[in-house]
Amino acid sequence: MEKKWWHQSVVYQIYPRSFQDTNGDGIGDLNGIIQRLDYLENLGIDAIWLSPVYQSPNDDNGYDISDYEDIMAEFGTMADMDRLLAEAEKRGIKIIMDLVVNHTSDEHAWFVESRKSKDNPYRDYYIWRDAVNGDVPNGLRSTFSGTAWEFDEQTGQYFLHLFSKRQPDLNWENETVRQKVYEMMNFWIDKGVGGFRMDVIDLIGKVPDQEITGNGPKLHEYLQEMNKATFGGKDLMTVGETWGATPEIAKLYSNPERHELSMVFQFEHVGLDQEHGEGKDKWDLKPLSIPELKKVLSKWQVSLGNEGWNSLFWNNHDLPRIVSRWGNDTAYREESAKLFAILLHMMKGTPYIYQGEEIGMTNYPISDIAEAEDIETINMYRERRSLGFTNDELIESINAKGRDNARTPMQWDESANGGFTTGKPWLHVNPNYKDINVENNLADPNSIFHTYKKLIALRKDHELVVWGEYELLDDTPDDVFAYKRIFNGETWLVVANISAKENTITVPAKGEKVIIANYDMPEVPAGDVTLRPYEAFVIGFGKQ
Ligand code: TEU
Ligand code: CA
Repeated sequence: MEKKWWHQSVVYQIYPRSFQDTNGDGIGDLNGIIQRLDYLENLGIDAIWLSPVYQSPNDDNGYDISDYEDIMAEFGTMADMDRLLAEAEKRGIKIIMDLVVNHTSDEHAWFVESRKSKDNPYRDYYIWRDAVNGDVPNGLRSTFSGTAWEFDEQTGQYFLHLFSKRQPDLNWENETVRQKVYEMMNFWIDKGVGGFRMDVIDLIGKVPDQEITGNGPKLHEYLQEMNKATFGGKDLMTVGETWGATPEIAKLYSNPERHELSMVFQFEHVGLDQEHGEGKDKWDLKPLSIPELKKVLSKWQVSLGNEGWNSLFWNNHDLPRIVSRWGNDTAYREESAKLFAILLHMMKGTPYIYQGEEIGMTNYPISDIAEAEDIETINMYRERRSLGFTNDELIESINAKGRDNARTPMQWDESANGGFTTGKPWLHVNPNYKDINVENNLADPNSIFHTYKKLIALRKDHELVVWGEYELLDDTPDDVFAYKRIFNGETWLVVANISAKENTITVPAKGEKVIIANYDMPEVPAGDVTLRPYEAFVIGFGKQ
């Protein structure tokens, strides 16, 4: 495979609203990101995936865009954006823009026109249908609860929205829509961005009348067309958000010979702690099985081969915090946060760190639905209450899975509001900011931050981490996730005990050295090794 910069990179995701406020309005802003670039340079990341900063009425915190070529007033101005690009470049950091083109905001000029009349030139930019027997056109549902069809009085037709009713779906079958999107992408490419993260890109090939949403028949045709019209031939990174991807599907997107995307986010492991089946979704909780986690992640590690590339992540702005979700955020917070870092960053693929993950930030439990900000959470609560679910069971689901968990403000130091704002934060700050913050992580050489920093440096210094073969050790106890990376006569053994209980494994030979560990490890472990709670380490064998 031709080597590209993004094969060897680590990406850091910023959710701007919650990162750093500089003007006291309680909302993070572009100047706040600029102010923290030195921190990110110190961590060692290569690129920032910036969640949307475009003009938006914020029905879904920026994922509802009303102008793709302007900046949300709360975040700053286009001049601030240009400065962010320049300041990041000075530090060798690329900016990956969030491309949200499955839908726009209902306040986008295209939709404002589209809804005016059936013969408006913009009508066909969106997906309009007549009622069927006086009701919605068909059974398509919105990810944010309820039907995906909204009736518009003005013209007496329904429009499609796979997310909120203020996020009408664009009609990708319309050639003009596609050209407008490509023009907009080129506007940002000309500004010098490093690439795009493509929001729910697997939905753009939908066939609404057949109730096909993900992986539609023309999806890959559109992506090849987009590649040619925009980033193809330029040294940019692209990552598609694809909830429905299997390894075979991931290859369709990311096989370099097909000229589509660099890589995709697959979500198979993300669904392991939920019930599946008719009417079930992420809110229907089920405990994680570690053997299944090993199976799924190992499958993805080995099956792409040279026909694709993995994205590695535990967290993003839609998911609960990993240390609270599958780790232990009380007695073993530090150990388990470091364990998940080591486990993921030693795998093959491009790792993504979500803001605050590098200091072990935790979920924020609520006790009342009035504390929720997120539209997905609020709509789900309303719908399920009317279906007879109890308040208590829904609050439990929200605390386990709600998106606000990831969105509480970044915890910088022990000053008021964790140093995020001098004003009133838009969303509650986790009160544990006095213990969990960047300042004390920087001061402690054994902190979670320093584990991440070291892992990033290891990837830079060792081709094995980037290119080595992956091999799961399958004769370990259920809760022990152990694998090898093999490259040019060198082998690294990665061991992670995902449990608060001890487990024993056998390390057959004596390695040369401990590469990284989350407990003190003066000797290189060999023979029968008792693993402590959430212990993780990497041992190097062969030439170092
Ligand atoms: O997410 C797609 C998506 O399907 C999520 O809403 C997901 O189902 C849910 O949050 C799982 O927890 C993308 C963005 O990442 C998300 O923030 C947006 O709300 C959504 O698209 C619409 O743009
Ligand atoms: Ca602000």
